[in-house]
Amino acid sequence: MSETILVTGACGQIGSELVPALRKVYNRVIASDLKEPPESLNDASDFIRLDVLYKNGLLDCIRRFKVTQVYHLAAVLSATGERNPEMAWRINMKGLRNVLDVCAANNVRKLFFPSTIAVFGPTTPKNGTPQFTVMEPNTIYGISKLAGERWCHWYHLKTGLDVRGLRYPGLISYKTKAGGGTTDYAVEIFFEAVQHKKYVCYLSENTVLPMMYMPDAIRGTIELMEAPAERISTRSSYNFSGISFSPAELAAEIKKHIPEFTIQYQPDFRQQIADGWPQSIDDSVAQRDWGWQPAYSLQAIVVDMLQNIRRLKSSSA
Ligand code: AKB
Repeated sequence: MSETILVTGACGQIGSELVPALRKVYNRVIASDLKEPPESLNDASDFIRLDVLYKNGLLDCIRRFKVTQVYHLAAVLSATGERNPEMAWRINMKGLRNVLDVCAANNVRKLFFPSTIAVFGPTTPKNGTPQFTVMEPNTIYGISKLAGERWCHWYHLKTGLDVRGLRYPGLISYKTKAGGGTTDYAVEIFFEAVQHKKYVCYLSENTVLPMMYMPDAIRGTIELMEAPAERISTRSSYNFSGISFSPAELAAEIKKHIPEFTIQYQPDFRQQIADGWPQSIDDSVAQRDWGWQPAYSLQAIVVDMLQNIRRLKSSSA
């Protein structure tokens, strides 16, 4: 397909897997980040250093490479955001405004915005959280992403920019470790289970949260972006659901494969963040509009994660 795609924040958990997936579909995908690229992103030499807070750099890149689509992944997540609210607000808000402005003014055809279940808050219905509902987030991450959703909607209304977004749940992957989120335990637990057969969880055992396996998240993201524009009924972000489980349920599933595995619970400040989030998400609008269906169950995720982490461990030994 003749598109030139720019991905910001490409070295993060989503970008590290989305960039290779996009490179299978599109002829040119430029990965960008502030960080040094991992090997998986550097192979096509299409990597540039880019700070989304520096608008002229962004503008120069979009014009120079004639970028037609942007996936704007650069963001600060929930736990890091609570520790550094000022930085989270600046990167999540100013970064997005720069991207929206530059895309709208330079005929970028499509923009992807990653939102989150953190846009909901303690007053939102916790189970089967609907697409349209009460939204009173109580983290800086959630506040900035909710404001971001409204900016996306506003730019679409005012400029016609084809912006599309997803409210990601916690994402589970073995390729790149999560960083700075509240749902990160669901990644860490696998590495600890394989390596040390034990894990100390910073959330309490019955804290149920919406989660998704990365292959589902990557496929859903590309499916949303490829859907015909007339099928997209919401320009803020779609509810996007995989499965829901608690740390105790995940630990029990891991124990089926590693019987000696043990888990302890020592909730920290992230417990309060998790307590304000939904437990399960109703994504019927995404299903109806562009046919979203997740593929991975908890059992399938655990089998795939353990197999791949063991494979990585034995190949690096
Ligand atoms: C986080 O925990 O902050 C993220 C999210 C749910 O958006 N994984």
